[in-house]
Amino acid sequence: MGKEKKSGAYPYSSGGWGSLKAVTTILLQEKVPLADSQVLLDQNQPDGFMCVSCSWSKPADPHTFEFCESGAKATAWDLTAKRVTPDFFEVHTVGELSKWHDHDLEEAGRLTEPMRYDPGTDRYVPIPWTQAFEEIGAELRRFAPASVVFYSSGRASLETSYMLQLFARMYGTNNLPDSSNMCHESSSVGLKEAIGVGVGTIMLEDFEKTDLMFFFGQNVGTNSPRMLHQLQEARKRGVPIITFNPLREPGLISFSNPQSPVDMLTPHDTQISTQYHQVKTGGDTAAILGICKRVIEADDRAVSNCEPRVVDIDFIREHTHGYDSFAQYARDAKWDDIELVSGLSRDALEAAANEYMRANAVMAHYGMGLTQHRAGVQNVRMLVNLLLLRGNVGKSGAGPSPIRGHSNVQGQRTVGITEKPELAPLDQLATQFSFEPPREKGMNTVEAFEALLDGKLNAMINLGGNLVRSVPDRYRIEPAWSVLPLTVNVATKLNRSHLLPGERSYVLPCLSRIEIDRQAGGDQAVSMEDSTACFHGSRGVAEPAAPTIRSEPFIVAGIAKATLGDRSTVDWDAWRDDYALVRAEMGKTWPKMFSGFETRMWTPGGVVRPLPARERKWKTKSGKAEFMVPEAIGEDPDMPERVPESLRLMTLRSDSQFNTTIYSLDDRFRGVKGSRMVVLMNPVDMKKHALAQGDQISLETIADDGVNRRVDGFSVVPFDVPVGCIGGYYPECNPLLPLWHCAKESKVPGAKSIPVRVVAG
Ligand SMILES: Nc1nc2c(c(=O)[nH]1)N[C@H]1C(S)=C(S)[C@@H](COP(=O)(O)OP(=O)(O)OC[C@H]3O[C@@H](n4cnc5c(=O)[nH]c(N)nc54)[C@H](O)[C@@H]3O)O[C@H]1N2
Ligand SMILES: Nc1nc2c(c(=O)[nH]1)N[C@H]1C(S)=C(S)[C@@H](COP(=O)(O)OP(=O)(O)OC[C@H]3O[C@@H](n4cnc5c(=O)[nH]c(N)nc54)[C@H](O)[C@@H]3O)O[C@H]1N2
Ligand SMILES: [Mo]
Repeated sequence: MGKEKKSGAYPYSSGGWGSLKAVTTILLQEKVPLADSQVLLDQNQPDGFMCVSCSWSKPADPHTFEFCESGAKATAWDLTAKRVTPDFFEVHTVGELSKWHDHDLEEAGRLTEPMRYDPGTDRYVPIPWTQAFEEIGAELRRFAPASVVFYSSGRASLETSYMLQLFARMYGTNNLPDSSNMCHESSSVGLKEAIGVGVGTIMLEDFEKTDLMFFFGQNVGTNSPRMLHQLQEARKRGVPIITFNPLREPGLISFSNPQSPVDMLTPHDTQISTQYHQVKTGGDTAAILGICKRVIEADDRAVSNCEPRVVDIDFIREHTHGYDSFAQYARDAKWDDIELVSGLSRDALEAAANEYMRANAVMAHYGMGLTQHRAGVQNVRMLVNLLLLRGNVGKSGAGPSPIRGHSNVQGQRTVGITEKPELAPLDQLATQFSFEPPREKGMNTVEAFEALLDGKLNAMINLGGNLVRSVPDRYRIEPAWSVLPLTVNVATKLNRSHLLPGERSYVLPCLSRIEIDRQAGGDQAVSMEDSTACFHGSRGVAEPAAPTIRSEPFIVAGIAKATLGDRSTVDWDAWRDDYALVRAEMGKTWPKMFSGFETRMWTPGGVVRPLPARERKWKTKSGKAEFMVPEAIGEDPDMPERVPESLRLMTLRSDSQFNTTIYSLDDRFRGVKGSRMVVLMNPVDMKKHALAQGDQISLETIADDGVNRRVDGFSVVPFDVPVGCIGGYYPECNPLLPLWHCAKESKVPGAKSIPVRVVAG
C-alpha cells in the first residue's frame, strides 16, 4: 500500500510538496495581492474567519496554518483581484457568455454591482440596490407563495439563514430546500430515525480516544483535508483505519503534512488506511451486512461456549430496539449474495469484522459514497446497525460521523432552513413574531425541480448555488429554468444559472465571509456550525472586493422588507445594521443552543450543540436506538442488472473544484490532466467494450421513461476501479442523472450509481 503506482493514479501521498505548489499556483492565477494572501493565516483561527470550503471542525488550539490546499484555493478564489463590473456586461451579451466554459465564467472575477437582465439587449444592466429590492418585492407579492422556492446553498451564516427562513415563512411558504437535499439529507433522515438526531455525534476530542475508524465513501484528502491532521495523529497512536471506497484515493492511502517539516523532508509518509476495500458502488449495505454477520455469528459462538459476549449485550438491551430481527436477518444472509453485491470477498469482510471486534471505541466516517444512492438512507442506517452492535454510539471515541459538505450546511438546518414543518419551531416563531407560519410541507430540491418541470413555479430565490449545474437532468431543467417568471441569484461569482434568465432575472453580488462586513452598527461577525455540531464565530478580515457589494443579511433583509412591508413585525433595517439582534432572537427561539450566544460564539473550539444521542438519550419513535432490517441488499431499483452492458456511473469531485466551481481542469491526485471529460474505467470493462486508452465515447442513461439522456465527448482512462463501475465528473455528467433516480426517503439524487451504457463516440 502507499507508494505503488496504479494506472492513471497519482503516485504520491496527498498533502506534501505538490499541495504547496498547488496553493502558490492558485494565488498567482487569481493575482491575489501579497497582503491578502496573509489572510490565510487568519483562516479558522479563533478570532478570524471560518474557511469557506469544507465544514470540518475547528480545534480550540489551532495549528498556525489551520488551512489546507482546498481551503487555500477557495480563499484565493474569493480574494481574486479580478472583477466582473457593469463594463464586463456591456461588452458581453448573455448569449455570448452562455458559450463560455464554467471555469471561465467564475474565473472572470467577483461580481461587484446588482444587475438586472434586460431582454431587449440580452445584457445584464446595473440597477441600484433599493430599486432591485423594490422590484423583487413587487414581483413576489404577485405570486402564490407556494409557487416560490427559497434555495440556500450551504455557505450562508446562521444569522442569514435564520433571517431567510423567517422571511419565507412570513411570506407564506415552507419551500426552503437547501444543498443538503442533494448531499447529507440521507443522514439527516437515517440518523434521526436510528438515534434521534439527524447529525453525527462525534467531536474532535473523540479522535484521541478512538481505537478504530471506518471510512465509507468520503474523500478526505480532497474534500475535508484538515481532518487529515486528526487522522494522522490517530495513526501515530496505532489506530487502524478501514476504508471502503471503489477508488484508491491517495488521501486515504497516505499523507504527508505540508505544515510539518519532518513529514515534508522524510520519505516516509504516514500510512492512512490499514485496510482498503474497493467496494462496488452501491455495495456498502452488503459489505456492512457481511461485517455484521461475522460479528453476530461470533457472538452466537461465544454464547454457546459460555464465553464473554462479542456484541455489547447490556447496551443492546438497555438502549436499542429491533436487535433480534436484525441479528436473524444477518444470520440468514448468504455470503454469495454479499460477495456478489459488494464485490468483496468473505475473507476481506471478515478481516474488517475481526478488527472491529477487537476495538472498544469505533468511529464511522462517511460521505457521499453512502448518501447519494437510491438506498442512501438504508446505507446510513446499516452503518448505525454496525455501530450499535458494540455500543459505539454515545460513548467517548465512538459514533457515526457524516462528514458534511458546505461550511454551514449543517447549521442552516439547525436554524430552520427546512422544507419539513415538523423540524422547524413553528409555534415558537408564531408567538415570537406574531404571525401564522404555513403548516404544509414545502418542497425539497428534487420536488422543487419536479414542480419546475411541471410549470408550477413562479420564482427561484437562490442564496448561493448554481442549480442548473448541480441538480440532475440538466438538459430537461435548463429550458424550464429559462422561462421562470423570476430568478434572483445572490452570488459572489457569475455562473451558468445566471445565464438562463427567465422573464425577470437579478444577480445580486454578496460579500464573501472572508471580507470585512461594515454596517451602520459597526463591523459585523457571523457564525456557523461545523461537522461535529459545534458553533463558531467568524469575522471577515479582507477588504471587500468592491464598495458596492452587500452582505447576505443586508440582501435578505432588503428583499424581506420590500416584500412583506407592514405584514412583518420584524425591524429588518435594525437586523441589517446589527446582527447581534438576530442572534438574540435565535436565543429566544432555541434557548438551549443560543442563549448568551453573543459572547459564547467566540469560545475556542466552538460552542457544543447539545445532542441527546451523545448522552444516550434517544429521541426516536421507540425511545431507543433503532436497528433496521434492510429491504434488500441489491440496492438499486433503477439498475437494470438484466442489461448485460450496463455500468454504474459514480460522479466524482476532483481536487480542483468546489462543487460546480471549477478551479482548473486537472485532477492532480487521480493523475488526470487537462480535461474533465473522462470516464475512468477498469481495463476489463475496456476490453469488453473493445476500448483503448484515449478512445472517445458517449454515455447514455439506461432508463425506460422515454427520455434520451446522453453526453458525448468523453475519453477513456484506464483506472483501478471495480469491474462494472465507472467514474466521471460532477457536474459534467449531470445530464445523465434522472431527477427521479433518488433516495426514496431523503430524495438525495443517486449521483453515485447512475445506470449507463457506452455508446460509440
Ligand atoms: N475541495 C473540495 N472540498 C469539498 C467539496 C468540493 O467540491 N471540493 N464539496 C463539499 C461538499 S458540498 C461535500 S458534500 C463534500 C463531499 O465530499 P465527499 O463525501 O468525499 O464526496 P465525493 O467527492 O462526491 O465522493 C466521495 C467518495 O465516494 C466514493 N464512492 C463513490 N461511490 C461509492 C460507493 O458506492 N460506496 C463507497 N463506499 N464509496 C463510493 C468516491 O470514490 C469518492 O472517493 O465535500 C465538501 N468539500
Ligand atoms: N452528479 C452530482 N451532482 C451533485 C453532487 C455530486 O456529487 N454529483 N453533489 C451534490 C452536493 S453534495 C451539493 S452540496 C450540491 C451543491 O450545489 P450548489 O448548491 O448549486 O453549490 P455550489 O456549486 O457550491 O455553488 C456555487 C456558487 O455559489 C456562489 N457562492 C459562492 N460563495 C458564496 C457565498 O458566500 N454566498 C453566496 N450567496 N453565494 C456564494 C458562487 O456564485 C458559485 O458560483 O451539488 C450536488 N450535485
Ligand atoms: Mo454537499
